Amino acid sequence: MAVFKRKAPLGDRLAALGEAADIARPYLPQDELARLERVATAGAERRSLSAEHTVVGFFGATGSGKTSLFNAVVGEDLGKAAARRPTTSSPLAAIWQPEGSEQLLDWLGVEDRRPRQGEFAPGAGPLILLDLPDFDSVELSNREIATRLAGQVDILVWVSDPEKYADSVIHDEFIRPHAAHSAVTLAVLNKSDLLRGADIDVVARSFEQLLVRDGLRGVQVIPTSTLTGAGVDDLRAAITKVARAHTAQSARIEADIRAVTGEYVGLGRAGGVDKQAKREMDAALSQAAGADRIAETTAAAYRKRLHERTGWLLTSWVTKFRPDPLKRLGLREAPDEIGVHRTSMPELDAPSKAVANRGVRGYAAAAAEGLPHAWAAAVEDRAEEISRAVPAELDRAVARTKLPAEPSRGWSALTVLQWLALLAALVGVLWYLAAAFVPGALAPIFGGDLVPEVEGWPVPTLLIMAGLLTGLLVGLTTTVFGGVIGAGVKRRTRAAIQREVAAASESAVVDPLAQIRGDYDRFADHVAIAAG
Ligand SMILES: Nc1nc2c(ncn2[C@@H]2O[C@H](COP(=O)(O)OP(=O)(O)OP(=O)(O)O)[C@@H](O)[C@H]2O)c(=O)[nH]1
Ligand SMILES: [Mg+2]
Repeated sequence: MAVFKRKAPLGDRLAALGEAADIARPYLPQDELARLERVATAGAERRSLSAEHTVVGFFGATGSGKTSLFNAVVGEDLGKAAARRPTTSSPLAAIWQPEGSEQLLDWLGVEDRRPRQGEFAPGAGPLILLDLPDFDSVELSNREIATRLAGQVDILVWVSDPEKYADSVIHDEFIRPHAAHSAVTLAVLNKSDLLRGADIDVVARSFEQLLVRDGLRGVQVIPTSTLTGAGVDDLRAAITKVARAHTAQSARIEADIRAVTGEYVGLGRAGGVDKQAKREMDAALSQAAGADRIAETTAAAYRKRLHERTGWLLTSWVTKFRPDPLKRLGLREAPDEIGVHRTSMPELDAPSKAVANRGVRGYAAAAAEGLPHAWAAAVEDRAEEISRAVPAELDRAVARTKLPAEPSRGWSALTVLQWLALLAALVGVLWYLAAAFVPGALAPIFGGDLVPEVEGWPVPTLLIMAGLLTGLLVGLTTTVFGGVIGAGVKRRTRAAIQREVAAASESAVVDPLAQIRGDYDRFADHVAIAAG
């Protein structure tokens, strides 16, 4: 079963367009934003004003005969047509069935209002016909009035003549921006009396071709002459036909929406960023943070401490005089719980900074993927800013990492054993010394045999040997263990730093860039609603 998506009501579409503009404010160039806002505002305003009246405006180059044509359609010389240019400098309105049109005319900014008797044409409904200043005027205010009203009227009538109909400036600057408005556009080739009969059609077709090139499809060119009156009835009939449908007002607004949303529609949402990109960035950032060196140093600190505690006491005391590798690196091993402290490590060196920058930039490229230019540029700018803060973020991430340099308490049993072993050896030595120099002191304990033997071995010798051997063996064993466990410490430290770095990059890089992507997606959603 086919699913038909219904268009939202026009009011909702305009509201969605306004919201899209709000979302896009930090991203889109000023003029593009202004276009969106203008359509959203003008559409909503027009809808709040008289829906009965159809507003028709005559637009064209100076001297094309807008005023003469206006007078001809009205049937009375209301406006001043003249050979001196430009002539019309403020809008003039002929109003059929004027009741309820005041606010609409206020909004249009038309002061000169001429109410007419009766209907414009049977079935056309209330109608306002506007004679306007030239839109290619040397007078800036004329241009402004014509341009503003081109954005406000319901039906646009382009009035040209055999001399100017192909003028590229007129097409490029004035007609093409209204390419979406075919349904509410009429075109007039005035001064047709200047052409020979057979040429009128040729020039009219040529004008039509140019309009098609502008993007206006199905717009018929009506040849007129205010001198002979030819074609004036055709023009009146064409206006009546559009007005009679009573859809010009909303068709115009829809055309405006199409015109400003056209370039965004169909681009689709950006969605999430490729997961691999984050992994690659984190690998680069961990490298830049010195994860390997810190892991190696933590393992070295672990080995040193284990040796201090469980190593052979005759040699291990020497290690105590060597500085702790972690302290030498400027690292505190207790994690910074609040997450604001810095380590005392020196700032990242230039190569590390370059690695970190490359990591962030690589991620930013992935985060910009699928975004239109303005948003992609915003991602790039933000990434640039983030890059500057990254060295400090990495340092804080390292400060937050718990470094497992401390051997577990279980090892202290071996510390006791080492001391006992040393004590045994010491007792053996003292025994011999006492036997040699103060035998009287031993006599009360051992009687005649001051140095008893076991299996032919003197006991003090056994004590000395056992003490020394035990110490040496325990020392050797824990050195081997220290090496194995140290490798684990290194692995765990590296993983812990990677975890902290990944968390830091999530909040410092991923989140802010995701916000831009999210903004774009919301923009795309609203544009899609507006476009219908
Ligand atoms: N031959 C000929 N001349 C015309 C025709 N319509 C207007 N004119 C003349 O063209 C000149 C300009 O006419 P306007 O009606 O003032 O032209 P406009 O477009 O209102 O000019 P602006 O108000 O300056 O923008 C006048 O001298 C008119 O007499 C026509 O159909 N044929
Ligand atoms: Mg005029």
